[in-house]
Amino acid sequence: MSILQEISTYLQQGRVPMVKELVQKALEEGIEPKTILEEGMLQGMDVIGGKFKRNEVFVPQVLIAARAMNAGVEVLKPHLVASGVEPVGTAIIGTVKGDLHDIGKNLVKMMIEGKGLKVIDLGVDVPPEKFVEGIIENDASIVCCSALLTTTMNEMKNVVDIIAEKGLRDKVKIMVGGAPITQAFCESIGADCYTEDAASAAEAAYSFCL
Ligand code: B1M
Repeated sequence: MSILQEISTYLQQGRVPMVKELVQKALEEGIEPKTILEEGMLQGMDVIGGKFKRNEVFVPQVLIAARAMNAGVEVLKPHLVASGVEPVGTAIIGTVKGDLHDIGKNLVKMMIEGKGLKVIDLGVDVPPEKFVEGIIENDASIVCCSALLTTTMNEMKNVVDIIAEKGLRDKVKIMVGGAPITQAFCESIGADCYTEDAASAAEAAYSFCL
């Protein structure tokens, strides 16, 4: 098995020390940081993302794989910057006002980061104005809103409306998701994209950056 395949395999298993050690070893062997990221780590996250979508693995496995991904990224980060690999885009993410559920939002964040985007996490209970501030401060081109309650999902319309009011609507793609959200709801509030799960959200966010 090649070292890149090993990185992918250990990442899928969430083996933090092994991933860190192998990423370091791969660097010492002279493998390009971008190759380690794309053909080792992101490949591993893609496998986990696919399994998660097909219900072959569940939240805990995704969380431990994401933790291993983050640990590997930490080793790689200085080298990626040095070799000029920039994030493919910037997204902001938050759970909407009145809603404190953050497990799904955190998963979406990690999966999007796994696709090479920079993600600014605004947290939970985020009022619409904070999304606007987030776009401006971070020059973000993607806005991700999560909601888990039927009583808070309508806050997403307020986010879409205030972004339009502030003249930023053409600058950003607005993505929505969470258990009560549907494609029809997404269209009814004028958002750009609904996805059912974190892996699909990451794929959609990445495609907006191409
Ligand atoms: Co709450 N809760 N909760 N809760 N809670 C639900 C959502 C509920 C369905 C439980 C139930 O009654 N069966 C219900 C909502 C009913 C409704 O509105 N229809 C409910 C309720 C009522 C409440 C309270 C009002 C309870 C009360 O106090 N009376 C209260 C509200 C607090 C508030 O937010 N203001 C409350 C509180 C809580 C806890 C704090 C105890 C805790 C949250 C802890 C935390 O998040 N840190 C909690 C939990 C854990 C749940 C359940 C059990 C699990 C939610 C979860 O994390 N799922 C939930 C019941 C359930 O879902 N079985 C429930 C796992 C997570 C990975 O899934 O978040 O759906 P999910 O994310 C998925 C997708 O939806 C998608 O990707 C993720 C992964 O694939 N996704 C996106 C999410 N965001 C996305 C964004 C995207 C794209 C995809 O693009 C931007």
